This record gives sequence, C-alpha cells and structure tokens, in this order.
Amino acid sequence: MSALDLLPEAIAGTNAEAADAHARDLDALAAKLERKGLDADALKAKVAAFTVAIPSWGTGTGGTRFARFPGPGEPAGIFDKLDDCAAIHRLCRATPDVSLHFPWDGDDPAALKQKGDALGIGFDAVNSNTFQDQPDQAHSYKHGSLSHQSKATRDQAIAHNIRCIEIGAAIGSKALTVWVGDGTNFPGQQDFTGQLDRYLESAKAIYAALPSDWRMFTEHKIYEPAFYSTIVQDWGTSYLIATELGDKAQCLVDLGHHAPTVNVEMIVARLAAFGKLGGFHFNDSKYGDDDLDSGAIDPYRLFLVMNEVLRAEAKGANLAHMIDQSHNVTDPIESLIASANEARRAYAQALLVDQDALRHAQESNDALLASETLKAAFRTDVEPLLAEVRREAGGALDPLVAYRASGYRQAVAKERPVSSGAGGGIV
Ligand SMILES: [Mn+2]
Repeated sequence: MSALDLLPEAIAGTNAEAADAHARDLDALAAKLERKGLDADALKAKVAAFTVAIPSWGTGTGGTRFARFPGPGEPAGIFDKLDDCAAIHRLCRATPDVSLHFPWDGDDPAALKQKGDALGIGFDAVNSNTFQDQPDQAHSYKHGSLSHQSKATRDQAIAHNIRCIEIGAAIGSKALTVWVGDGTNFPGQQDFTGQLDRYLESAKAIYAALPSDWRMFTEHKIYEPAFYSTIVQDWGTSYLIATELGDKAQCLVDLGHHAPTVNVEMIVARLAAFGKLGGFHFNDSKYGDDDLDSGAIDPYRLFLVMNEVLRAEAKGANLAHMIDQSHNVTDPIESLIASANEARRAYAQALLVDQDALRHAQESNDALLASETLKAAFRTDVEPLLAEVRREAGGALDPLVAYRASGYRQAVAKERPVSSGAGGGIV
C-alpha cells in the first residue's frame, strides 16, 4: 500500500466533519457576492482553472548558507518527490503539474513520464542547473556558466540546457526556465559588456534548440550567489535578453528576486504590456530572496500581482504559474499546500475587483476610492469558495487538517532513509 492511499479516507472524514459549517459559510459568501452582482458559480469555474506548478525541489527541506535541518520522511529521489507532489494535488486540487530541475531530477525521461502518468500529474517548465558543479562534469561553474570566459565551459552549460529541453520534450513540458548564478563579487572582476555578450551568444544557442511550440523563460535575480553584480540582475536586462532572443523567449518573474521596496506588480504590468511576461515563481520575502511561503509576509502584494495577472490574461497572455520556495522550518508538503492556496486566494480576490468602479475612480482622479475599490476585494474572505472548489474536485475542505489526519508523513518516514542535515542547503 502506498502512503497516497491514506489520503481519500482522511479527505472524506475531515470533509464530513466540516460539512455543516462549510455549507453555512458558503451560503453567506454566495449571498454577499450576489449582492455585488457576482455569480459564485462563474467565480468557482475561474478559480478552478487557476493552477500552480509544484517545484520538485520544494518537496525537500531547504536550508540557508548556514545549515539544513531535514525532517522525517524526506524524499530520497525524484520518485519520492513526485509522490509528495501528487499528495499535495490530491489534497488541494490546485497543483496538477510539477516543475522539474535537472540534473537533480535524473536523466530518464521515460521513467519520469511513466511515474507522472501513474500519479496523474503533468510537467510544467523544466529548469536547468549551471549554478553548481556535478561530480562528473569536466569544467567548473565556479566563475560562471553561460557567460564563462572559457568557451569549453560555456559549451558544457549550453549542452546541459539542450539536454533539459530534450528531457522536457519527452515528458510533455513546453518551456525551459534559465536562471544562472553568473556574476561577480568584486568591481572590475569582469567586464560587464563582455560578460553579457558571452551570455547572449550562449542563450542564442539554447534558443535555437527550442521546439517550435516551446518557450524559453529568462529569470532575473538582483543578487546571490554573486554579491557585487549579477548578469541577469533585473527585469530590464531580462527583457533585453528575451527581446534579443526572439518571440519564444519571455521573462519569468520570481517575486522574491527584487530589492525589498521594488514595485513588483508594476514590473509585471510592464512586461505584460510588451508581450514578454512568461510566468512566475511565487514565493514571499521580507529582506531579499527569502523564498518564504507565498503570501506569508505580504499577501496584499500577491493580490496586486494577481490583479495584473488577470489583466494580462484578459489580453491573451499565456502565463506559467509556478512556486519556488525553500522550506526551512516547516513540513514542505504543508508549506506547498498553503502556498498553492494563497496563490488561488489572491487570484480569487482579484476576480472580485469592481473594474468599472476602479476605472471610474481613476478617470475622476479619486485616489482614495481607487485604493478602497482594490481593498474591498482584498478584504473579502473567499475561503469558502476556495474550499468548495477543492471539494467539488475531490479535494479537502481543509487540506492541512486532512493531511495531518492522514498520517502521510509518518507513513513515508517509515519507508524513506533518514536524510543528512550536513552542510548548507540549496535555497
Ligand atoms: Mn525562482
């Protein structure tokens, strides 16, 4: 018996216990929405269609530069990770796809596809990794990868990205996300222009290998692991790169990859306006790239981002919604469930914005009313709607309660080897 088999009974049992209270809460919300001229069923359909991909690497405990403290039942490999991703989806019904990271997730597309099919999960964008060395590689990425001074190192990084595309094509992915750690720690360490020239030349070689129905996402990050300069440091450089590469290249916005006060929702709007918004890595931060759970620190910002997402999608944008977090003090499955729910919550709240009232307030320069129009949507407790969407899809009214009741973690802890906490983690 698989630990996944524990979930249906836990979902059914906890749903039965919560059924009466849920029905009353849902009726009250539906009545409130109706008074505002909103149809709960139409909203439910839109919310159900909003899904986020789980990062395979997020199912394990992350860490900081200082230490990693793994919990019981850590996934020992990609198949354990996919089991955990399936558990998350069965509970919250918002995460049908997984985003894989290579070479962490192996090099056997047939086995990945078979496992995904068996679990009923699909695969979103695949991620390449040229920010750390693998035991068998010929050239080190210590001083860069796609922008490295040495052509042999650049070629090795290009070949790895092309292998990621091959694996992705075999498992049904349609996009490659490229994030590199290339950068410098000292002024003068590298020539800014030469570095970007080399990066672009490498990126073009990868772009040329994209299947016709694929996209390539360039992901920017302000700093870390390089602390003086990073080659793709902001959305402007990301936009320039995507523009230089061509129509199949778009920008991926990781919410945590900005300075603390940056207006991320405005960046989203700018990229969308020029057709270069490809997708997201959802997470939250207070200081830097903290990789905290989505909505944990600033749920209002997540809502404002979703408000722009709705505008972009209304104009036909095809956005990849993915999570990218590091879970240091929680059960990763619980954090990923919570984050998927928070992304959906923000999306549902954005759907409630009275767009006519907002436009009228903007046209009449009524700043306060414009702000209050957004706040009115953000203040609405949409949890009963989210719970009903989960229930109708076979999920749990309260996924965290059902997960804990299932004993899934305890069951996998008996089967999986104890994980070492030695060394820092990948964050
Ligand atoms: Mn990311």
